[in-house]
Amino acid sequence: MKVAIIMGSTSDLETMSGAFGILEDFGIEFEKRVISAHRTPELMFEYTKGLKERGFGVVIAGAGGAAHLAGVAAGLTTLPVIAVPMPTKNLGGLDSLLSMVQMPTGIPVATVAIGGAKNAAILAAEILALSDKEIDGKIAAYREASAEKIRNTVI
Ligand code: RP5
Repeated sequence: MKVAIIMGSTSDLETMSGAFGILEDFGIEFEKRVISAHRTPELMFEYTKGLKERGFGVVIAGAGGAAHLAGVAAGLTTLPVIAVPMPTKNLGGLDSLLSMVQMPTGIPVATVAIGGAKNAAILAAEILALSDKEIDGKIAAYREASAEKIRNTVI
């Protein structure tokens, strides 16, 4: 299954690019799109509604400010949605974080740290790994490599 990465603006691209390398390393196919819940609501509806039948298993949504992108996506699909709060100039990303993490009961969004696109990708991989042994093995190897780095660190 594939991962859909959506972001509210091209200004989110640099932060969201943290997810690309991780998914590539795990051999997971992904699609990236700029879609805004408030600037292109019709596109948001059309794109998100079509994800399941196009073979996507997880959605990663990055947005900033009054960040409703992930919540709207979660309302439009029953695929798991992972939110990446963008760092922002005025409030340091706390605005994005609270907008994403405080979803009302019934429509969950899994929110990672401010700017946490890499973790969003790892979490997406873990979800797909539930039904894909190959991805599961790659995540285990990734974990082992990061543990090995710590074990080999001499200070
Ligand atoms: C949000 O507004 C986007 O996700 C972005 O983080 C923020 C600012 O967008 P731009 O003004 O840079 O297009 O919708």
